[in-house]
Amino acid sequence: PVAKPPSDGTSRFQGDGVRYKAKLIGLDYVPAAQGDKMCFDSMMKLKGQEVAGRNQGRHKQRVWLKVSITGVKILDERTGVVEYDHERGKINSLTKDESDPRALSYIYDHEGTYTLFYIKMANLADPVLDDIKEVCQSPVTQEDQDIKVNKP
Ligand code: I3P
Repeated sequence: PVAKPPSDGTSRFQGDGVRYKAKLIGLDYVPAAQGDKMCFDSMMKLKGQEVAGRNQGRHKQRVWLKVSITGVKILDERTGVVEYDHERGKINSLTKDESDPRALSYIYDHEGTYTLFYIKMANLADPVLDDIKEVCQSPVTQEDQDIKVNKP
């Protein structure tokens, strides 16, 4: 069930939203927005690349994950630059990594091209999965509608 916002209309997802420390394991171009096996295979492939990278002394990029009413943003931890701005309506296949309690993935639909983002949280992934689910499921408000209409 979607949590009701407080009666003053504010929620912790307003404005900048909620920020989590994470690392980007990797991203992968996939053929569709959905498919359990496709997501699993993609995550395994990226995990393999992560291990190969580590064996060569490479580190995953450190990022901030920001979950807000507009969706999910991924920022470089050091520079604070927003590298990805994912609209909540285009986030698909949010997946818990059954092999790693700190990892999650989702597929972003950008004009019919699909990219799987595989992310490792500094802490447990469960609360983050819940937050992303809540934001993606929350009904579109009049304010959101206005924003959409006013977009060039
Ligand atoms: C590190 C260790 C960390 C890992 C880090 C590795 O290896 O596996 O758990 O961070 O990844 O380098 P080592 O123990 O040999 O130092 P995560 O748990 O966040 O994956 P990174 O180098 O990609 O940050």
